[in-house]
Amino acid sequence: MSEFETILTDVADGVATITINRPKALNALNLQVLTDTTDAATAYDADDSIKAIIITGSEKAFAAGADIKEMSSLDFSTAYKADWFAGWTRLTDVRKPVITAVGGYALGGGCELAMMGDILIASTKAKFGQPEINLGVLPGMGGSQRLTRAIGKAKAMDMCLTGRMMGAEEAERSGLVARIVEPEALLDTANEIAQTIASKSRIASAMVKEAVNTAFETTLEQGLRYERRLFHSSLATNDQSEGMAAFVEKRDPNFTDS
Ligand code: CO8
Repeated sequence: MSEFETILTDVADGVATITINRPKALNALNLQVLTDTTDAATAYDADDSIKAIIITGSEKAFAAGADIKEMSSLDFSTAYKADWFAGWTRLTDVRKPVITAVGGYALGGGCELAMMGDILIASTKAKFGQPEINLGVLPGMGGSQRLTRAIGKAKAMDMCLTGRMMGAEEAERSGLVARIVEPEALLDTANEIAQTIASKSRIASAMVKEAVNTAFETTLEQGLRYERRLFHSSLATNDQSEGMAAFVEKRDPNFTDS
């Protein structure tokens, strides 16, 4: 993949890793990070050899928020006309599983970016927060919506109204984070999870992602029907025949993503 200004990219064994790389600004998310990250993720999504994507930052900061220096002179009409930061939906449109691996600060847009992934893992040193209130604004990349869905109204209100930070243990306890690991194990764990996913049928993992995400967007009845229909569809895949045959024959499945 071509060189990017604000991210590093790496591909190994079917897993693509995007590392946000603006160390001097604690990985603050300016428009270039948005463009680079979403361009890379979209390209990996279209690349048949990639089965899962990891997004990470540094040990000190996953991302300390949207770039306040870039935003400080932003006015209403510019932001509204350009639909500022709507471009991040290109990331949530990615159909392959996305793991966000958070070390250090994940604040404001950083917390919101971490929540755009499918599996959020964190180092014991991670700190999550929606401190926009301290700047006289509010979350604008999903913090009031995804955080509330993830940890419930009581804690989301606490975080967004006080701007306080939440450590990794509280984040795991609250349901924001899937797993916490020691800082030095963060990327290995992300890779292990990605490799586990990569060993499955890509069609099945895409369907899982679609089904779970639907739970956030519809009623239980409609979601259950949608899940059932997806399940019925999975019976039309070669990977279903292979997966079930492999179980019966007591061997590992050889999925072909077909
Ligand atoms: N934007 C720009 N620069 C930043 C940011 C940021 N969010 N965070 C840190 N930096 C810069 C600092 O300015 C500093 O640069 P310099 O050396 O040139 O002064 C450098 O990174 C290092 O930062 P600190 O010296 O502050 O490092 P500390 O270790 O002392 O503190 C903190 C670390 C606590 C993370 C601190 O930097 C901090 O509080 N950062 C701001 C956190 C914040 O408020 N984030 C929310 C931003 S608003 C947001 O995300 C809104 C998203 C929705 C937008 C939707 C638009 C439509």
